Amino acid sequence: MRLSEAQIHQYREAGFLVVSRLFDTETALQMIQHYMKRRAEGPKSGDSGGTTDHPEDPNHQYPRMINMHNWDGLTGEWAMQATMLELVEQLIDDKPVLRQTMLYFKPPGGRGQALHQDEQYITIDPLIGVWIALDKSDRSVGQMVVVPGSHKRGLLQVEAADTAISFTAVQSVMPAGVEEFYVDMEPGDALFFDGKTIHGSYMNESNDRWRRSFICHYIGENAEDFDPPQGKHVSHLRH
Ligand SMILES: O=C(O)CCC(=O)C(=O)O
Repeated sequence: MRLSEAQIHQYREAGFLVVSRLFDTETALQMIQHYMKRRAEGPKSGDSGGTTDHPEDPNHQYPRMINMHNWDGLTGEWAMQATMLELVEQLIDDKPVLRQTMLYFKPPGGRGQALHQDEQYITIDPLIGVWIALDKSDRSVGQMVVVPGSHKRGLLQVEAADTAISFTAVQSVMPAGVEEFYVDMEPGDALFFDGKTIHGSYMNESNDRWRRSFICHYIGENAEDFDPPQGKHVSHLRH
C-alpha cells in the first residue's frame, strides 16, 4: 500500500498518522478472541498491571502483555504483516525491524497511561509506534491522545504522573502552547506515531466497554541507540 504525499507530510509535520482499516473487522475480532484466551492462560513474562497503589484498577486482572511475538506465532504474523511493514518503511525511510509488541486490555474502569514519549522508554532513534484499535475507541473508553508537533521538541523532561488515572508512574513535562488531540478509531484502524510524539490515554470511564489494542513498535535497520540526557528517561524518576 502506497501512502500519499499528503499522508507522509502529515506524519512528518504532526508526528502521527491514522490509516483506516489496516486490519479488517474480522481480524480485529479474531485478535480479541485470541488474546482473551491467551490472557486466561495465566501470567506471562513482562505482564504489567500498573502501579500497585490502586488495587481496584481492573488492569491488574487483565495486565498488559508484552513481546507476545516471542511466544505466540499469531502475534508474529500480525506484527510482520506485509502492508504494516510497507507503511512503516515509507514513514521511517528505513527497513523496519520489529522491536516490541504489546496488548493493552484496558477493561471498563481501567486506568490509562500518562502522556509520554516512547523514546523516554526505548532509547533508539528512529522509533515508530503502531497502535491498532481492536474495539471502537472514543472518549468514553479513554482513546489515544496525541500532541501534534511534539516530536519536534526533542526529548522532554520526565515527571511523576497521577497514578489515580495512570497505570504508569511517569509522564513527560508538557511543553508550553501545545494541545492534545483525541483520536477516534474503529476496530482495525491504525495510528502510526513517531517515537518522540507525546501520547497516552486517560481512564476508561465506561461501565461495560473494553478498549483493547494491539501495539507494535519498530525501529529502522539503521537506527541508533542513544544515551538519554539526565532527567529525560523514565528510569531517572525511579531512584
Ligand atoms: O494505549 C495507550 O493508552 C497508550 C499506549 C502507549 O503509550 C504506547 O503504545 O506507547
